[in-house]
Amino acid sequence: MENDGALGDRALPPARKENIPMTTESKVIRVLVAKVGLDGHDRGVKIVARTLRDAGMEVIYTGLHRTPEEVVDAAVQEDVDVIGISILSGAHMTVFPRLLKLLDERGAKDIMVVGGGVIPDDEVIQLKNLGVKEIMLQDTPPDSIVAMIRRIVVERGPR
Ligand code: B12
Repeated sequence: MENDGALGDRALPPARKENIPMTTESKVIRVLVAKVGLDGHDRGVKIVARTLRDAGMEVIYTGLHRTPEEVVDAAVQEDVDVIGISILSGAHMTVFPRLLKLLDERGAKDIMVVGGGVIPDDEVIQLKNLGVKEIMLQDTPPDSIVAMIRRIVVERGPR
């Protein structure tokens, strides 16, 4: 048998047959998508959540006005692979460092943090240096977001 599991080829999810990594170790990728603080811009986050769900991932959307603590609590409880923050308020230099610190304190640094929205280019570089895995800004094609999440989960490997 050519595939790597005990199951026959028909049992594999479609993406796996095409050799596109949808899962790690047969586990569906889990993503918590969140809005933090007073930011009420929710068009982008809804597109991201729907796109990832349609791509076969398990997506939890927190809704608006969460605190970093609430996001990290939910991410740990839900055992997600990735936290995706959509932020257009300008508070990104406060929110992302706080999330990374809380994940560290909870011993949950294997949960990766990505972001998108409105963030100046120089601050994208600073945030990546702090540990934000990827940031994708306005006009990013939804397929690129799916591909990025799959790539970082595969690169991280099994937990
Ligand atoms: C529509 C809009 C609104 C709508 C929001 C409606 C809604 N329910 O979302 C309304 C009119 C309510 C509004 C209000 C305000 N707005 Co407004 N708004 C915009 C506008 C014009 C478009 C935003 C949008 O919907 N884009 C379409 C979506 C699909 O794109 P997106 O969110 O960027 O998402 C894409 C990517 O960023 C990425 N992405 C997004 N999230 C994530 C997450 C992850 C994990 C990943 C990987 C990728 C990703 O993928 C998406 C697809 O490509 C922007 C200008 C702009 N160019 O962005 C200003 C803008 C965001 N608003 C702005 C401001 C100032 C305000 C107000 C404060 C204005 C005021 N004084 O009242 C209020 C704040 C309201 C609030 N409570 O937060 C500023 C923010 C400035 C800043 N950050 O420094 C902007 C940038 C306008 C400007 N140039 O000044 N706004």
